[in-house]
Amino acid sequence: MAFTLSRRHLLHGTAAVAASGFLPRGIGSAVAQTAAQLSVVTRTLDVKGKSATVFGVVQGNGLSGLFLDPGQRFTVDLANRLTEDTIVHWHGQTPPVTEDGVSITGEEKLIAAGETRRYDYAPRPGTYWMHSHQGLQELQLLAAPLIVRTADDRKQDAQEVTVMLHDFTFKSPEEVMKQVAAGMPGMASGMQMSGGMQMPGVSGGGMKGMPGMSGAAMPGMQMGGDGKPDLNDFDFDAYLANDRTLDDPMVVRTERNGRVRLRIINGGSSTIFWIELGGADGTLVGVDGEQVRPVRGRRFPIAEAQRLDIMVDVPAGKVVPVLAQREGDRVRTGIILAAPGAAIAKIPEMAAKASEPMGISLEERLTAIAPLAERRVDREIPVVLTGSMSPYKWFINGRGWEDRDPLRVAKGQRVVFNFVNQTPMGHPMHLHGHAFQVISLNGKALRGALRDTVQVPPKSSVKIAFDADNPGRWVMHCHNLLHMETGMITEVVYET
Ligand SMILES: [Cu+2]
Repeated sequence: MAFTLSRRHLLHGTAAVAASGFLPRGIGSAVAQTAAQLSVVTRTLDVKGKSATVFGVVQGNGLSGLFLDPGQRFTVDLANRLTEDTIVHWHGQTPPVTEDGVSITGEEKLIAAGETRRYDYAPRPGTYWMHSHQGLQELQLLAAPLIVRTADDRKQDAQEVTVMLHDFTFKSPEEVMKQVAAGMPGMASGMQMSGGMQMPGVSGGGMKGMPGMSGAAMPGMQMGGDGKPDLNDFDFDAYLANDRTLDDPMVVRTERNGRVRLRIINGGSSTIFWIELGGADGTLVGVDGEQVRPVRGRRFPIAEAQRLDIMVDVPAGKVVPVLAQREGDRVRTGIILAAPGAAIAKIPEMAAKASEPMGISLEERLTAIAPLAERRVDREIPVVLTGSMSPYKWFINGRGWEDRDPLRVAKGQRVVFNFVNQTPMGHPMHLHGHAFQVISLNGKALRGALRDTVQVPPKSSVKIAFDADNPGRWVMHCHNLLHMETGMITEVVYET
């Protein structure tokens, strides 16, 4: 069924062009020496016919996030236009620690309501993003793209399309935390329940004392020691791609012979997605802003905070959807790439079957184009991930944030973190201020991707290596916001 463009679509069509990075010169980004103006704001979204007030980071023209051209410096005046404190982290970037956008280490102060703060550093090129690092503001979508283009991107002559994924709930962050603490992943909306995946073992421990929950489809329930992974902590009300659900998706008309560079950002606070192109093949060329040897494929997993750069060709007269299906579930979101004149059919929000857990199937195929230099490892540090759904608490090396045992490094060292995940849930681990290389998966060495966030699957081990070249106190944490909030966060401290 083709649908005609409503006025709303036309309006969003303009936004689509802007979000894709096609702006008239001088609008999307600051010219040299002039600071870009970014504001943290509240904004109103229409989600499944209901109005929702969320946060955002926008330019003066309303465009979400920041798009820098090759060679441009990250020079930003960030204004807090909320009525509460905030701070915005430039995820994956490697600025001096005082500009990382984190207050809890004491390296920087919160930005008070009404305050404007200048940030000024040399950015890392690639697909990055920005998000609040204050409280649970990220659950209220305080996030936006941060794209730093290279001269090489330009040469490829591909149409740049940025896709920001979110998990969205009408509940307040406090209600979300209360619900996960009570062992209830969030059944209220029922959206994921309609014929959702059948989870074996659902009658196990996590079900006790929960009236009205008889069996069927319960993503996120504790599997009670039967060896099955826990896939989702919380059932959100909607999953968004560029702020829209799949029943009313963004449509991007293709140009330039249909060659598209997708910059996909998982801004979900507690959701892993599988990216799929409606059966078409894509070529993965970058993860977390760093180039990898091209990987051809149909389905690519993306954990919280990770990014995927995927090249895709949209044939003349055709449509290629960019779908993001929730891990362990049938529900999905997405946008539509459509060649000029192509009719657009509606895509069901529910896939035919639930997606599988994210393991190492992609990670083990990735090879960095620009790996770390070969050298001796100076320090290897175990990072043991523990915790449970009930009580809902998560730890690094047996400790939460308040009684953390900092991971100590010294400037100039080659450092290895050995993540050992003892839990039945995957943890996307993020180190601030450094790019690291994945060097081992479950004991098998590899020259893997450079990243800033690596998924450590349930009952698995992952080793990463990095050069301690950016002194300060940096946080290192699970990027499932609900896990970070309940303890899975520590700091990396440079010894002096
Ligand atoms: Cu986690």
